[in-house]
Amino acid sequence: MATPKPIARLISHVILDLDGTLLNTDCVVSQVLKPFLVKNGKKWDSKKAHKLVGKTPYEAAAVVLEDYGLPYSTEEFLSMLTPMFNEQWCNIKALPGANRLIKHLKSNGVPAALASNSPRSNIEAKISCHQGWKESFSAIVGGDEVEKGKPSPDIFLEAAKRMNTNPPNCLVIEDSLPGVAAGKAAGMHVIAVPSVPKRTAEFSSADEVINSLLDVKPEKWGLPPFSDWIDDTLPIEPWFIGGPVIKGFGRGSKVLGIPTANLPAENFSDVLSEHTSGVYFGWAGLSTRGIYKMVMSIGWNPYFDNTEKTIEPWLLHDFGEDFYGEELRLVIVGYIRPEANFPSLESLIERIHEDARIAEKALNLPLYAKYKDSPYLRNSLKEDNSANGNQSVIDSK
Ligand code: ADP
Ligand code: RBF
Ligand code: MG
Repeated sequence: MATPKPIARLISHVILDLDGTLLNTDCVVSQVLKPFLVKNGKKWDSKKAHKLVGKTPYEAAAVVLEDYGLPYSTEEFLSMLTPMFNEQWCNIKALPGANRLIKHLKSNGVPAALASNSPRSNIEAKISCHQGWKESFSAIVGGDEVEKGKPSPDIFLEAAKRMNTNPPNCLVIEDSLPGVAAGKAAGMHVIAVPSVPKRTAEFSSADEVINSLLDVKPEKWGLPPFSDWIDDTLPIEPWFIGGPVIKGFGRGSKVLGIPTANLPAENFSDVLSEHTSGVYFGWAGLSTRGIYKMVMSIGWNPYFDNTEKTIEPWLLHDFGEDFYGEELRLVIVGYIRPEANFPSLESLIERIHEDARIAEKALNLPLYAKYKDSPYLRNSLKEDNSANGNQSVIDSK
């Protein structure tokens, strides 16, 4: 699906969608709708959430009314919901890689626009909560500023016009099907970053489908590359998770020769929804044992097509035994790649070993090595161990 070089060189402007692309709006949508539905004697069905993605507020409201059989007109429903949403705009988090991408475009002088089906006033309210965003866009177009919202091309055509450029010079980044359709109808190049997992097959009309904004490769489009990758790794704001090691699918070591000490994903649903699926690395602390290098995948393991999102940390150390039930603490410091499917089990295994080599080497860099001393990892080490100057502590110096 790579775009031929001559076309790629034409690209000079980027147009970004807001909800689901830069902002984790879906989270707030369910936070508002859940209690509202409960009050009306209904139950929120997260499996229906994808139907709202990319719609204008009016269209989304109509879908909810219909799906749940609520006794309101769309206007009535919107007038009840709007104040609830207005209170939430500043609670919407930026998606992984959003700040990085916006800063990158700005610092490299690539003009960028925001083009969203949301009304202009909502866009302004949402981006005002994120430092440096408003100043980074050379144009902002809302759904109420054109005749028809996405999937009509109007919003994107208007954004190009306001940036004084032509559609073939524009690269659109979009998470929704209506958005991708709109971008293609506008005659633009489109990268899809689907916000609903496991539905990537539906995005075949996009020029490229990626898993998250961390995977944008601007050089593929003739734009300046990111310069923050170090030895095949991308440093991220570290995050910390921990808990007892639980039974996984029982095929990590048996089938792959790669044991993964699974953590109970349901305990981390908030952290997990904040981070995209993918292959990460960092440090692992095991109570009574020590601190070890670690490489892991988070997600649905496309090769096995799991229905549950799992956390699969492989500790880069030979233990020679199981440690189910022990407290495992992780600090995740860098990103390697998105999860992928593979043509054979051998190629999956080969790739995971490559990930391990990358993590092993990168964790020696001071930038990543310093997190080995995180108190969070040590808290899990039994107190008497540290008092005795036991192996686990000596190990981690
Ligand atoms: P499961 O499907 O139950 O997770 P695996 O085949 O993935 O089973 O094996 C994982 C288990 O192996 C871990 O829970 C842990 O007890 C043990 N184990 C042994 N060595 C390691 C290691 N280096 N990294 C992760 N887990 C290991
Ligand atoms: N599974 C996949 O289907 N695709 C992947 O790209 C993938 N990458 C992985 C990378 C690492 C570092 C690890 C530890 C696991 C990865 N897995 C991947 C998950 C692997 O399939 C999983 O651990 C087994 O299914 C065991 O449950
Ligand atoms: Mg496992």
